[in-house]
Amino acid sequence: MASSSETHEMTARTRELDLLVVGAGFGGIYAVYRARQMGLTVRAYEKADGVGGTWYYNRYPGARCDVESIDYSYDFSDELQQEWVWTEKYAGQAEILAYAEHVVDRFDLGRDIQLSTLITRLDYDDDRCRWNVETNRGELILARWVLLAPGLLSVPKVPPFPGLDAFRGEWHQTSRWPKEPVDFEGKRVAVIGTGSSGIQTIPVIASEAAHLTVFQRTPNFSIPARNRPLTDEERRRVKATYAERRRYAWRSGGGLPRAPAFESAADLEEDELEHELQSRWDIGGLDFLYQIRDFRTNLESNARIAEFVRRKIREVVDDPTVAEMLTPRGYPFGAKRPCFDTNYWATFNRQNVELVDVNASPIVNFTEHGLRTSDRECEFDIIVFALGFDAYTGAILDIDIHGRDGRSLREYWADGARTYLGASVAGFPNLFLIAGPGRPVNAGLMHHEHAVDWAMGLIEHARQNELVEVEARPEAEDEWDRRIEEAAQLTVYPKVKSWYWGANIDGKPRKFLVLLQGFDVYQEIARQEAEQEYRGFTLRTSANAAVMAGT
Ligand code: N01
Repeated sequence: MASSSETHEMTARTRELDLLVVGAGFGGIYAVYRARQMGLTVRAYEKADGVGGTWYYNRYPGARCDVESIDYSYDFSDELQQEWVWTEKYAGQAEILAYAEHVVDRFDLGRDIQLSTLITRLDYDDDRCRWNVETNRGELILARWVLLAPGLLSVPKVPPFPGLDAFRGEWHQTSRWPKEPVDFEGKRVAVIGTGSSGIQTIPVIASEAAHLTVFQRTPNFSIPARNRPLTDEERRRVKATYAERRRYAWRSGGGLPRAPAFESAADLEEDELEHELQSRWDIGGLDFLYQIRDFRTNLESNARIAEFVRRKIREVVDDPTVAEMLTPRGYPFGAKRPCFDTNYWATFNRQNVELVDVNASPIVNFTEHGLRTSDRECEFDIIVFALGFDAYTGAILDIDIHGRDGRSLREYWADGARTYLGASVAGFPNLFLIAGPGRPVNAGLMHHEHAVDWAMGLIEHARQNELVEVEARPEAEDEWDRRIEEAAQLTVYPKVKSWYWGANIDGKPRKFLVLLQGFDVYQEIARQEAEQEYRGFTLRTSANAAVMAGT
């Protein structure tokens, strides 16, 4: 690797910034707002030709957020939350994208966001304590601070099936959906994958296509979303009490204004539990998920909830063989992220829908006209892949990042991602991660706001104390790693392969990527870290002089 300071000479195409932001999804947008507020020179670089991140790319039919729209929105501006009008309980992709675009316009952030630009490489210049950043357009940016916000679910899993090139029909990935509508009318369609994306899109495609074949590998637990329009009265009530609602969310474990009704399913008699579960099932969505506190830690509680959901599948699906194929077994409810659907199970009662279990009939290869499984040849006009993402680390490692002494992040994370607080990596000074590995489960925009605010707090601390470098300590990372692992082992999450472990991507190291201690706990740890003057970091006033005691 060439030394960054040698190769990166100033040219007409060189720009200098206080803060460079990678990505203009909800994290990046807010980072631009905050940095500007602090008087930093800032620019966000976004590879897409529009802002919105996840909501720019995931335009598939049926794409909808499963956090209520009134909570899946920024808290930083009361004017914004008072002005914006959400039309549905769970907003669809188009409305959320329109919201992201509105925020950018309303706060005039667009002039500091550069679209259609991929950040390809970051090199830390040890001597000048700054990052040298390259784009795919041949630009060079010199930045004191870098904030990575490229998305935690933004790199699609590549379809691993042989022969895809031979297929002469159309194929699409849910997470790279074209802007022009895909016409399913009269078409023979396949959907491969039954995670949250597949489960949302299958009912919509089934209602348009001539025939739909769903290829399922693992049946999923799903809860009816029961989406509906919001009434004027609901909107008025929320707006009158937004501040209180947000305060509650900030103090909660999930980052949402919800508290479980019961500590444990074991506290309820059979008929009481049935009544409670049914009443929340009727409301749908997160209300069902957040009913019993210990469902992620107590296998007995979990089993009772799982059985309730399994029974619901049998009640809805007419054909008992299909119902059994759709029934999740052998792993606990919530160990994979539960899905939220609109008419998912009922879709399998339609005459034009067929379910194929790829464990019994594995996909062998694609052909000119469709695909071949171990026992049949199927013809399709359109194939939709809903295969998931290289979560948490995929988008970060897509950038060739070299820290102190040229250390490569790809090599440093070869056995799994390591961070301190999910915010910083040892050997990579002045670099912040916003929604990467090592943070609590992300339930939306307040998580991004917290991550950005905390990073900005450290930048402000550096400014006030004339620090040129802040860098996580390796011992702090070790401790954080242990915390993540121990917290995961107390839950049901390790009992199934999932993207929380990197287990959905061949060759990815198996390491738990999320802190399962709640947003409230995380905030308290992060607050103490700042209060104790960032003792998990080495702080330097010049490239060689650490100012922290003991360094
Ligand atoms: O991806 P997934 P997703 N052959 O990884 C299957 C968020 N999200 O995009 O389970 C056959 O969950 C795979 O099977 P298996 C949300 O956090 C939110 O659906 O690995 N099948 C699985 O069925 C969510 O959790 C919203 O056995 C293969 C599917 O593909 C996350 O994004 C909406 C296969 C992938 O499911 C990811 O969801 C959408 C193969 N080779 C997404 N490889 C909302 O807010 C994979 N699969 C509502």
